[in-house]
Amino acid sequence: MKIGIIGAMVEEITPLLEFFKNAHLNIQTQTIGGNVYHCIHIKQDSVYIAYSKIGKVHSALVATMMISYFGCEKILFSGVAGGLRKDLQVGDLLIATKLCQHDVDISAFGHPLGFIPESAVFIESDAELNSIARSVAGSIGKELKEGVVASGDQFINDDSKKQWIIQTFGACAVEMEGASVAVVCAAFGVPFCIFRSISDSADTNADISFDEFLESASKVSAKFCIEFIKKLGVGI
Ligand code: 3QA
Repeated sequence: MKIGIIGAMVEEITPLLEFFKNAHLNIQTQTIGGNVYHCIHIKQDSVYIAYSKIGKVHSALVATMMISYFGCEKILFSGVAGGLRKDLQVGDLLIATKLCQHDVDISAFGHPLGFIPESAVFIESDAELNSIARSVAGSIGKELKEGVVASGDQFINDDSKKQWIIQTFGACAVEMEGASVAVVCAAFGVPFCIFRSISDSADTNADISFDEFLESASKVSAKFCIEFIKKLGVGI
């Protein structure tokens, strides 16, 4: 089985690479289109890890490469997010049940916000991978939240913008890559699962909180990601 793991920022994949280094597994790298892909071959399985750079365009590029160049059959995203719900505090972990693009607006033509013709406002993540995620959480005793994740090419640090995203899309978390990864995976029929740990609350304090908790929240998500691929049967 070939599994692709994407992060947006280098900090989000560093703990994953550390894990494989510490496990004394050989990591090969390949640079294509401005991204470095780390390839780890474990018996009959392969794990591909890359950070895309920030935003929907970069993450779509990497998801496309993971699937159509490297042949990944499952895509995981591991990283951090801004929490929009009171029960999503720094360090909490969530999976996206479905994803939308909060910055898509062709409402001038009567379309709903977030809607693109021949696409949909919400793209659902894979039910089977999500249920594996729940069982992983159960077995390591980590609480796993879930809900709608809204992606857009903006770092949200504004209370009214935050409220608008909650009201418009029913989102529980905000980030900048999940929905584009979802669009690519859905287009190719590749199952995907998006894990995010909370780094901030997308409010006026979000930039400070993000800087403080990027590293620790990335570790929470990465740790979960490792347990997840073990559950998928990767022999590490
Ligand atoms: C933020 C990162 C981007 O990849 C999306 C983090 C956490 N909190 C968020 C929020 N709004 C939107 N997204 C998020 N990731 C990029 S800006 C910081 C860049 O610093 C999720 C996320 N509130 C680079 C150093 O200058």
